[in-house]
Amino acid sequence: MEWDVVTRRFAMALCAAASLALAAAPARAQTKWNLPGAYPLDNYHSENLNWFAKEVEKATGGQLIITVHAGASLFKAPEIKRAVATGQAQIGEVLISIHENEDPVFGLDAIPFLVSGYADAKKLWQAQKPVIAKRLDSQGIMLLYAVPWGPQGIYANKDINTVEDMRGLKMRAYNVATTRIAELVGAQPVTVQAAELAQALATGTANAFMTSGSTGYDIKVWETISHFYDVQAWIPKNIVLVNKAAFAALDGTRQDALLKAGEAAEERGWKIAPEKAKWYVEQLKAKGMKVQPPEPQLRDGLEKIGEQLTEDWLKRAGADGKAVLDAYRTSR
Ligand code: PCA
Repeated sequence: MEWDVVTRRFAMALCAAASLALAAAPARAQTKWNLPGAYPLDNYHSENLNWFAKEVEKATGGQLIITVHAGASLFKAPEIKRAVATGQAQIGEVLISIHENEDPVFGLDAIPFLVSGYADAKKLWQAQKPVIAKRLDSQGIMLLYAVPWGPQGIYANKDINTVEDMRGLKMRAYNVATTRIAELVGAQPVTVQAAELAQALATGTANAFMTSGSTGYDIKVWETISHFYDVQAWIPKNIVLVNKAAFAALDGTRQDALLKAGEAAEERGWKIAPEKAKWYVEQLKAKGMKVQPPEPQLRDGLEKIGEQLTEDWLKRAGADGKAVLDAYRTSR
């Protein structure tokens, strides 16, 4: 009996000491980050971001919460990179080629026919990655991971059998390369980001464009556009960026969780992209669009444009750019 009481008292004292110690320890505050993205919530890029955020939450036991703001709801597509650089957002997703004006290496994945398929796209990414990471690092940004879009095709409201058939069209552009392509085919380029594309088509600001099956699907393109040519001209990428200071402020556990989830999300994204690309094109067909491969003449014309763009790009990108392109070409 006596001993029971002693033991119980001792246990209670221990408990009290432990709770005091807990109260005295600095509370491990929950960290909350915002992740602006520019594409719809049900696009696989945004879905992958949400998957990534959940992985981080799980791995940190809820200590790092990342809220994804899809559909350009927090920042417009071209503003996201600066928001991350300045710390207005701790993390964000951007279409890297939007920023080609800043550095040609950002735009290499938007040159027609440099890659053919996802294996090539990955090799191109391996070649671009160190240069892009270094450039971003100098801007206060850490590169986390990249995920590809679907191969880019042509949307129009008439038959496009040759590049000449694109003359005079009002072509929506989303970066330097798509603007240049429109110019080279004698179309009128108009820069519109994906979030405003449906409206641009509805109002007639644009009546043709090049993008993936996924962006077509996202905007219900069949409501205004009848033809899709599955040209598979290039495979652009989104990249996920982290503000370096925000990353440095995380403890080791959270940093680790973020890096590991980033790696897993990258792997997952490259796996999903080709599966989804196929599915999206099937959906366009199912919605009644005329979906077809390009005529050989159309492909030839676009290939010539690709060569021109590569030449122009090399002039702008100089020796560093040439080294990236050479590294890619030898890795194929
Ligand atoms: N969709 C985005 C970029 C590339 C893509 O497939 C867009 O059209 O803006």
